[in-house]
This record gives sequence, C-alpha cells and structure tokens, in this order.
Amino acid sequence: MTTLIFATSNAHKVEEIKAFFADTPYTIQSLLDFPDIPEAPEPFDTFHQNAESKAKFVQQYTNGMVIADDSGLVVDALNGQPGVFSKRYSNEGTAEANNVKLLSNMKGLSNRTARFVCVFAIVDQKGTQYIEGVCEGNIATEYSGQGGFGYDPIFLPTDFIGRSMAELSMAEKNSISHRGRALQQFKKFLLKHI
Ligand code: ITT
Repeated sequence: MTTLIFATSNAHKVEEIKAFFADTPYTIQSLLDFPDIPEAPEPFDTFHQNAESKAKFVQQYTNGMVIADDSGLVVDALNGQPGVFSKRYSNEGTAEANNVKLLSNMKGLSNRTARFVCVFAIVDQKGTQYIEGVCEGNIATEYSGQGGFGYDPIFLPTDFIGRSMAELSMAEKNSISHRGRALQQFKKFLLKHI
C-alpha cells in the first residue's frame, strides 16, 4: 500500500479524492489526518503558486510526496473572478454567501461562460511538478441540486446538459470535473513515478 498525502483540509475535496482512489492500491491521507499541522498560507495570485506553497508548507511536517490542490471558479464576464479568491469571495466566506454574491454580480449578464480550474502541485525531494484540470460550463441563474460543495449548485457543466454540478453523483462529477480530470492525469503520473 502506498500512502498519498493530499495537503487539503476541505472535507469535500477529500471525499472526492478518496472516491477516485477507491479500488486502487493507494491509501489517501489529508490534513484531516494531521490536525496538528497549521493552516497553510495561500498568499499568491496564481493557482500554481498557491498549490506549490501549500504542498511545500505541509512537506515540512511529513515524509515523502505531498500533493496540494488549489482550485476555483473563473468567470469570463467578471474578468476571471472569483478565481484564486473563490473560497473567500464574499465577506462571510461561506458557500451560500459566495453563491449569492456571484449570482448578484452576474445579474442581467448574457455571457455566463465559466470554468472550474484545479492545479495540483506534486512536491517531493526532486522538486515540484504541476498537473492541471479544467471543467467548462456556464453560471446558472438559480440554484439546483444538493450534492457537491462550493459553487456546484450554480455551475452548469457543458458535459451534462441541463444539470448543475450539484445534481451529479460523485462518480459523474469525478468523471468530468476539474479535480477529476487532474486526478486522471495524476493516476498516469503515479504509474510512471512510483
Ligand atoms: P484547501 O486549501 O484546504 O484545499 P480550500 O477550500 O481552501 O481547501 P481552495 O483554496 O483550493 O480550497 O479553494 C477552493 C474554493 O474554490 C473552494 O472553497 C470552493 O469555493 C471553490 N471550488 C473548488 N473546487 C470546487 C468544486 O469542485 N465545486 C465547487 N466549488 C469548488
């Protein structure tokens, strides 16, 4: 059994990553398994820099390979916002308040194209490698669905016409999501490197 350490304390991400690696010989650990590790800073304005910064911060406390995911929603009509600030887009920083703010800022806009972006930084003794995943879609005008997390109830992925990301099963979301796509590439990376 090889253990992979994902530098995230987002329980939803952990659930998606564990579901993706079910039925494989990999054991997944996250920061939820290391409650003494302090929260990693994410001070940069690119997904790549934040992902590397999170992974390197956590690597100080662990042995071996660490993988960090920095992700977010990039909305064309808002010049790429909320982007790297997706988690703290609203003052409250809750998913609900973030979604309310986004729908309000999109009110009356006809260009609703957007994409979820995920960048994994994989850090080990040899250095940092990056893997990216993107999921194209549109911002809805209202909420739908109970699944997923974050902006999922207002994101309509191009791959599942007529359903929001929050209306997909975990397996469906993992098959087309930004994180799922990055994980598919990461699996290939693991076959070559471990
Ligand atoms: P960690 O840093 O501990 O991994 P986090 O939630 O802070 O957890 P990010 O800094 O990567 O993670 O912020 C990502 C934010 O982008 C997240 O809080 C959501 O608001 C949004 N987001 C990312 N992936 C998403 C997804 O699959 N569905 C919906 N929203 C997502």
